[in-house]
Amino acid sequence: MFDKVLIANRGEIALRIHRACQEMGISTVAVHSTADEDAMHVRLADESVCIGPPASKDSYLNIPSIIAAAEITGADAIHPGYGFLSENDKFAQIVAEHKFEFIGPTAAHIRLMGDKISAKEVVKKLGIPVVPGSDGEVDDIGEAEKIAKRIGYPVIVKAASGGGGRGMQVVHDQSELENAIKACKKESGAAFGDDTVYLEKYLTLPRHIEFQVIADKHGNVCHLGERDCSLQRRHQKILEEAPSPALNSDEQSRMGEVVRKAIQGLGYVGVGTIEFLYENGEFYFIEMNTRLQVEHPITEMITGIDLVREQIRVAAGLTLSFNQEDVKFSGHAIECRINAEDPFTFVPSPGKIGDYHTPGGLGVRVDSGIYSGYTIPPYYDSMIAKLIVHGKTRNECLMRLRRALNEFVIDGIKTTIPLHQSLIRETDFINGAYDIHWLENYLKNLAE
Ligand code: MV4
Repeated sequence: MFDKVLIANRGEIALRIHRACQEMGISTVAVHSTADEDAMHVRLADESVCIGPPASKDSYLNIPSIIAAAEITGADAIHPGYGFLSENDKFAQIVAEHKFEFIGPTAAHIRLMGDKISAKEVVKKLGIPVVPGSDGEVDDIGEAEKIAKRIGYPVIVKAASGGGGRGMQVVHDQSELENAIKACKKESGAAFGDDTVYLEKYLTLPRHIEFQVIADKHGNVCHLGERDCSLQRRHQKILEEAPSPALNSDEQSRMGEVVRKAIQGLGYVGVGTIEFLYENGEFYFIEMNTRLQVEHPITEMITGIDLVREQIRVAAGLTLSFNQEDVKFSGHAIECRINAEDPFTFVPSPGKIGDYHTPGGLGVRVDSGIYSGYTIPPYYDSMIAKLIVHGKTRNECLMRLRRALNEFVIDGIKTTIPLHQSLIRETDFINGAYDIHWLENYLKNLAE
């Protein structure tokens, strides 16, 4: 096992990784920008290294600084967390070349899944259902028109290097197709330096359901069930739940097994998430994430498995500490992302925290690096805390979440707590009757 892990991240996830390391007897190195000198992950880590000025490109994305910090401190491994360098195949490669263990998949697997066309092609071959569409790139307008006619309108034009909602164009009929392809190519060429695009049938009212997997270096793969992440605003998840209120346990285990087999066939190692759109009882693969995700705690709450601990174990070459038959799903979990933002306009609200009181009690977990007197810097993502609640049933979970949100005090700044308080009182939410467009419509109606 590793003696020392460098955590190449900040905020709540840096703390989450530190906690797992500490419980495994591993010492930690925090890296931080000059804006994060007072951050909790820096205070709690065994050592810390300042790696640059506030701007992410000069600090948390500064590969030479991070490698230097690992060398100076004698770390064995680097955990990238989520965001920042976590899905950068070049970073994974450089980490490996410097003889540090990258706590994540190989650079080749990151690259494969980073290209949405190759990702789709490979998982389809491994038996995962994909959205009907073009076989790879579309370049020629005439060809695109034929494909669109065959799959039927509406269609969506997506960037091969896109993902997370960037570089997409919905096309309702043939008259819009040429312009949409041109616009998508222009946008993705500018944003990613790659103007490759492809076509898919546009699903109008799907849910976003993703399966968690974990694989070791010995060919063992387990799925840990699904999360429903349909409640999003501008491709930012707001609240996630596990299991999905839309699936029964037969659908869960059937799809989980399809995913498990495919990931095994891929020779993948580490934690991963396979994202699907789910509509009319059918799953359609869209993307795979090759990192630990923000919403991983809801999976931990329903399985009792420490995903970060297992992630570190498999990176160190140990086998998974459980097999698929050991994975027992219990109860229901919901995560609310709490952002330093106006709860209804979403305008960022950085600044100094006044009074701070977190909810507690059975089944309540708060993952956060903030504290009373801490000043939230304006340079980074606005998510400052995650409230994760577990209950024996979805209803128990909802009642507990309502109670926990009411207890939460974060003074001095605006937060999205009031949004969650109103959201979870909505009949559609209580009934689990929502799709990927529900939240945006709800917010639009509130504004009117
Ligand atoms: C789609 C889609 C409908 N049909 N693909 C958005 C982010 C990226 N991960 C994929 N996305 C979508 N792909 C087809 N063929 C609708 C979306 C989409 C979406 C997906 C998940 C969660 C929220 C969303 C909000 C708008 C659009």
